[in-house]
Amino acid sequence: MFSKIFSKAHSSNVVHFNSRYFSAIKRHAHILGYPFAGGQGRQGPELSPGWLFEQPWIQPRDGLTLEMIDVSNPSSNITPDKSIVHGHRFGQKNWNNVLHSCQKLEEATESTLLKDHFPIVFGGDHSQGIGSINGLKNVYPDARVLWVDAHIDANTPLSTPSGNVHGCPVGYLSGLFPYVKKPVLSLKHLIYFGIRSWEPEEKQLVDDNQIPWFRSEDCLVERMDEIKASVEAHMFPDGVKVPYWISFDIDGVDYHEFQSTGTPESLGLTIKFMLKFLEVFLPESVGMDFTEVNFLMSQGEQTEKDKETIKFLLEYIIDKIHQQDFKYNHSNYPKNQ
Ligand SMILES: [Mn+2]
Repeated sequence: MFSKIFSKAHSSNVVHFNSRYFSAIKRHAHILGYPFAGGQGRQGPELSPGWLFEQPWIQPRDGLTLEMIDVSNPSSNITPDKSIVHGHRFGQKNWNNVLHSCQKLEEATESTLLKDHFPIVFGGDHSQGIGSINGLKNVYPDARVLWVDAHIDANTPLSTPSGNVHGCPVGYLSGLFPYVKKPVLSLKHLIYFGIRSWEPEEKQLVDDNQIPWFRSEDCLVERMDEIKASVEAHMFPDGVKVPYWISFDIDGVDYHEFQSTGTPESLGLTIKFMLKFLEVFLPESVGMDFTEVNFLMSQGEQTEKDKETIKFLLEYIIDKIHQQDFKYNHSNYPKNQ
């Protein structure tokens, strides 16, 4: 398809390319603010998108737009939920709110991708993955998911000790526990980075399904070529590449480098590694989650330092999206794969 368009442009000496098929078009980042905290028990994650949207450095401009999702009961993170299933240890707190809000996020993610824009879903807690990745899969059913996190996030109402849905998105997306949506994520199409805290059932799941996971100590900038090669060998065994989605929980980063998050853990990824990771995988991704930022979890100078880190990371991400060649967009993506 490309060669046909380019040969036509050459023969007439006039560049009449259809921008849909032009592989070096400047990409457009669309930030979806998801001010939702009901997937966990702390106040704070619901405030982060509002903070972000007020920052002078993130204001809409050429190639960047912002949209706030209208979630239900953003701060109702301690509401008892009548949908808890009896017989399970705790069930799922706020399930109705989670599901209702994720439905809106799913629609917004899908429509962003259908416009060939790059959604950055800025939460909010990681229950958002249920909405964003369902939206992703409506457009790119075969997309692979890179899950950057301290946690496996594959609990179900049967295994979660807390009942917090932010520890369960992979469990729902992959069909470990039934809910109103069909399973969309094959465990063969998932790789973890930085995990170091889990329930026994989750670790069993990772082992039984041989889901690759990169420990923080192996996530070194100088090993990135090796990491990329093994990601590709696992994700694309037949040699045909398809797009990634990056689900980035900031608690994947080491506590010593970032503290404004609800469940900080030491022995995590470095910011330096994350920059390399984003440089390597963003060009082949169609969108991402950026979750679990909670500035109420830190104080004073640390909060200011963490705000600078978010600014640095987001500006880096937006730059990388804008610099890259347009490897995947909905309009030129082969259908019926
Ligand atoms: Mn998470």
